[in-house]
Amino acid sequence: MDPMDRGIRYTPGSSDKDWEQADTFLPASDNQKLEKKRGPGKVGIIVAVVTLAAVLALIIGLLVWHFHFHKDLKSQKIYTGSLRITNQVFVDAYENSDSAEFKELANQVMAQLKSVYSESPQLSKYYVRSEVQAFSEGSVIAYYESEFAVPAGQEAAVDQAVNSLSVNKFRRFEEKQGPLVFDHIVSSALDTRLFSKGRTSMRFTQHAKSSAEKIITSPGFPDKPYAPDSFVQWQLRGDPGHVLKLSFDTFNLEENCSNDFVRVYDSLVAVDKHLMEEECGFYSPSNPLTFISSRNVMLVTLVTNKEENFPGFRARVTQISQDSSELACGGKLSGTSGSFKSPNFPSYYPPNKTCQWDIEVPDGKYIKLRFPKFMVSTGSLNHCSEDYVQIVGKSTLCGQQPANTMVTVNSNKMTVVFKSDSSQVDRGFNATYEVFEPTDPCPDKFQCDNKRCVNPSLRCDGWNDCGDSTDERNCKCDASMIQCRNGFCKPMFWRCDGVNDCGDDTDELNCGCKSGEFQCKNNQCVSEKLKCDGNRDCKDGSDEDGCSRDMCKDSTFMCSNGKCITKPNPMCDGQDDCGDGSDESNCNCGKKAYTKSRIVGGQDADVSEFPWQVSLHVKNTPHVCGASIISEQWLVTAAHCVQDDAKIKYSQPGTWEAYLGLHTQKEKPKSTKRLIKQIIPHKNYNSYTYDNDIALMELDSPVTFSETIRPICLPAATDVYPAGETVTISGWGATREGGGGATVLQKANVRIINSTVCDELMSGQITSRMTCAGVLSGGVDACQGDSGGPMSIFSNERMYLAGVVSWGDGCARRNKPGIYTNVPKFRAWIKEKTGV
Ligand code: 4AZ
Repeated sequence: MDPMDRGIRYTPGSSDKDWEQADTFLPASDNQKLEKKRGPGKVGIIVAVVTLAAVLALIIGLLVWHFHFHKDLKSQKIYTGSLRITNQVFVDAYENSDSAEFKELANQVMAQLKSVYSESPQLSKYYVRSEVQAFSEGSVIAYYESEFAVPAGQEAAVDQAVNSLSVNKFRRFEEKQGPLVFDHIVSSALDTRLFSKGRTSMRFTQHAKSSAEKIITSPGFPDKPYAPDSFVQWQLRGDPGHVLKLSFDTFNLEENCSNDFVRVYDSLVAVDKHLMEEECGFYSPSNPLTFISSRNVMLVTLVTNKEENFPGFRARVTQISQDSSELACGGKLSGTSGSFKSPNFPSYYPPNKTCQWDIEVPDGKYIKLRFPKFMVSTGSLNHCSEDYVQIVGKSTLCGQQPANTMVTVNSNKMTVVFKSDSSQVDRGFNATYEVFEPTDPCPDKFQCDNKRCVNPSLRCDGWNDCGDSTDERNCKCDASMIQCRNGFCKPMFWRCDGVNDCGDDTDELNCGCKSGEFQCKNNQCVSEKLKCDGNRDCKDGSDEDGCSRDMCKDSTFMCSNGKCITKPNPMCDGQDDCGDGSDESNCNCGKKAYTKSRIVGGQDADVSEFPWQVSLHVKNTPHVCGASIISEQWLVTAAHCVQDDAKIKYSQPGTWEAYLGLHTQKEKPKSTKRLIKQIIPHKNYNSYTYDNDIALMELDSPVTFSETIRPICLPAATDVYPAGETVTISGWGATREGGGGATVLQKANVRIINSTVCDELMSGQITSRMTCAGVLSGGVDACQGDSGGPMSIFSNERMYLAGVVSWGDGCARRNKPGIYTNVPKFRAWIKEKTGV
């Protein structure tokens, strides 16, 4: 989804090594002078005494530094943790850190922690203090932080010593260290960003009740953005026997999680081993963001840095009884088909959860299990030991699996176990099962080697529908397909296009044309019958060159009365050149100079067919993104085109130049160029979901409209595009997935796709600010480099900007439409920002 050609920058190469060879050496003659010196005189003695004094001063200085200042080089390390006290009973007063009961128990815990640390030589030396932050039920769980002052180089040893205290087995300290019996100590180093100097820190507590939900908001929400450089914690509690549910209804933070972030913990302290998830950026309300704890406590932290403060968040906190059906999972399943899902799907599953589903289908049948969505955290270890789904006796899955991952068992029984550990949760999975006949696993369908069943009509159609390409093996291809030697079929229009589509080069062999075919100037072969038919069948249009019917070819305008006007730019110049007024009518937005277009899957646009199409370049580099002219001084493009990356400041107006009225990229030097005065990306653009992917660019000076440069009409805010409507996409983007950009502006017609269908096809990633369009059988689509450009719709004799090219799953894949920013949704915003 990145715009093409991003990041092509000079990086210092091997020639830069030359600098290292530029050292200067002492001339050899200096050495000779030294050799000639003779024994010590008076001067020699003075030099020796001074040198000795200097050496002594240096040694004393070093000793003073070592014993006095060296301790300043110690770094502050804070460990947070929780421990269970098994011989105490929780009383309500422990919830209040000002109560005498809290203070008394906290003092005992701190004293006992100190003596635990004193047992370890590594820890006793560097221990500074401990503080108990909260207690919760069970019997009593204490949440604390301990501070150590650790000399440079000792950090790892201290980490290890603290970790070795983290035990899940019983530890009895009562005889030696005090009256409390601890078991289950968990602790880990606190992220240094949370206690950096100058950071304002705040702590809030809330106790959710069954009768009423509690609301937590980032400070200042909704009236002002959150404060810079702050660390805010919300300690959330529920009643015993309950878990907490946290549901964000607004979430709008800075995009970059290393600057501002929210963390949700399954604990009352920020201990990594109970970190459920870290979040930043923007979540739309249609993308539910809810978390469920494993016990009656939860901690939410917000950390912000100095720059860029965003609106923040608001979340509801409710408690759910541990026996509630909302948390139930697993059980016995039967019948010939059914479904199940992870708890809280499609939002985050709780930590420390185990579910087991026992599926039993009628005797003699086998079971096929399918996961439409599968996202199970692999945690830091990156393998299936933390959270996983186990199909007992068959396989274990974790991480992110492709949509519709299948597992089959040759038995009428299947056991599926889902397990989450104490940290790092994810959105989980949904699953469906169905029976199949042992003798006929894919009734009326083609069975792929990976056991998937696909429609027989998808076999040998050039697309990998099975996922393992087995539907494309050993094919007999029909006339519209290239028969590759390796048994694949590929669409005929990929023949002789310079790309090895078959994988064995068959499609690029014998590229001279057969009899009955016409060889285009670009070596493409098209049927002889298509020559001079008025359509540009060769990509370079050479099949229409020199044809007598092409009367207006070299003219710039064809009148409604058929007259060809050779005068440059006759349209809208105040003179009735045609005699029927057609060169002077409708001289405002959305008008093409002349229309010869037809429905095809990607072909050269006619000159001036899309006079609103703009090519955006990072100064002195090739085309990067498209844009559309909406007025003399404003362009619309995609917000993702103007996001900085590590190398290029795409968000800065000075980075860009806009080429207007361009047909082929080769004309760039003589086309109209403008610099950019201002860029306004939509403030709710989300770089993870591509929601609100729209931006405005103001040109440094207005353009004069002409036949080749004119604006596209903006749709009304109320416009909706029904599924099936034809729209036109245009751009200089890649002409195939992973391929290079086009030289001549390309156009293609695609159709609007129903949003519900599209959301299914795109795994739930479609918001109301997106419109889907494409050809579901594949082959026609926008691609890298088309981003920001127009999706134009023809209505009332004009073209309207229905969408902005935004993203997609690859390009032109079957059942993967292109996704466009829904421009009517932003009509008011465009008016507000530009006045247009
Ligand atoms: C892109 O990366 C891009 N197939 C644009 C559109 C599509 C895919 C990728 C849609 O700019």
